[in-house]
Order: sequence, then C-alpha cells, then structure tokens
Amino acid sequence: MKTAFIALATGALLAVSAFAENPHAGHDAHANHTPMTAEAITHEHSLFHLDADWQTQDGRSIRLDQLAGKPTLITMIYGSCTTACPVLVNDARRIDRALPDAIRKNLQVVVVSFDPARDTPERMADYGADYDVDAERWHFLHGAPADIRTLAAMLGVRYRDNGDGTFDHSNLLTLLDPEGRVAERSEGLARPVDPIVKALERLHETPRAEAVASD
Ligand SMILES: [Cu+2]
Repeated sequence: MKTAFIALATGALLAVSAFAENPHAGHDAHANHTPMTAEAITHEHSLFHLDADWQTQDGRSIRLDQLAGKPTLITMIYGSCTTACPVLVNDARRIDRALPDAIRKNLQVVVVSFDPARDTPERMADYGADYDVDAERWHFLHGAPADIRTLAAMLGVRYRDNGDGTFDHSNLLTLLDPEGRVAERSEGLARPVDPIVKALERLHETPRAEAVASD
C-alpha cells in the first residue's frame, strides 16, 4: 500500500494563532519561540529499523520495534515547553479520546523528548502524569542525543536548541502503521482529529494478513 504525502512548502502558514490563544503560555517569557516547518517525508522505511534503546517514564528500556503489530501515534516535544508542546500532547490525547474503544485499545502513543538533559525518565513520568493518560499505552521516552536526532530525521521533525532552555521545533503528529511506516501526519497545533482518526479506522479494517513485518 502506497501512502502519498503532502509535501509542505517551506514557509507554509503555521498555526501561529494557536500560540496566542494557548492558555498554557500564561505569563511565561518563552511564548515567542518559533515553530519550524516539518520536513516532507519521502521514504517508506519502517521506523522500527532504528537501532536504539529508549527509556520509558517508568524506567524500562524499550525499542521501537517492540511496538510492532499495532498502530502508534508519535510526537516529539520538550518537557519545559510552555507553549506548543502542551498543545501537541493534548492533540494526541484528543485523538485518543475520539476513537471507538475497539480502536483505542490498540493504539500506542509515544512522546519523545528532544531535550534529554532535562527530560530524565523521572521528569517524563511527572510530565505524563499531568495528562492523566493510560500509562499502559502511552510511552514518554528519554533517549540518547544521536538516537533522538535520527528519529527526528526519519519523522521530518526539526528542532533547534536556543541555548536558553527553549527550543524552536516542528509541531507534528505522525501515525505509524503496525509495521512502523508513516501512515498519516498532522502538522500544526489544535488541528482537527479527523485525518488521523480516519487513518486509524482504515488500519483497523485492513486485514493483518496483508501486512508483512520484516526485520
Ligand atoms: Cu514546544
């Protein structure tokens, strides 16, 4: 099955207004960091081929290929972000909550920090707890800097350390099919949940026999 991606032109309009309207921004001085347009994805490689160990919020070691067999919604954030990232994680939660039970129970959600120095597994545990999500299916991951860079490149996520505790970054949710290939992407903040919900419904209806996992 081929998946067509919409290449997002550099400089495409981003959901700037979502920053201004974000209640999490509050009085914090970090509200002015810049969204970075995600890179278009042209590959059909499985992200499960990434040779990396991650740590979950409860201190377990996990590899992405352990997520094989079920769809995975993945996003990259940093824990001290007060503007975009809370909206992005909430967007993932909105998608999760919009799903019928039969589909939701098979969805795995992965939130990877690109700020591993600050976002220790302990801190990611606190971060995840704030969202009151199903810890069996939601994984808040800490990883090694080189692995984070590789994962970001495979997803098309761009990020830049501003050196003051803030990062500029893409606002991107990516749905992986059960074989770890990109099935759908949603760029921006507070976007409608429908494209990813519909993609999950399609994956749910696709007979598993069609899917050939490889390693
Ligand atoms: Cu952010």
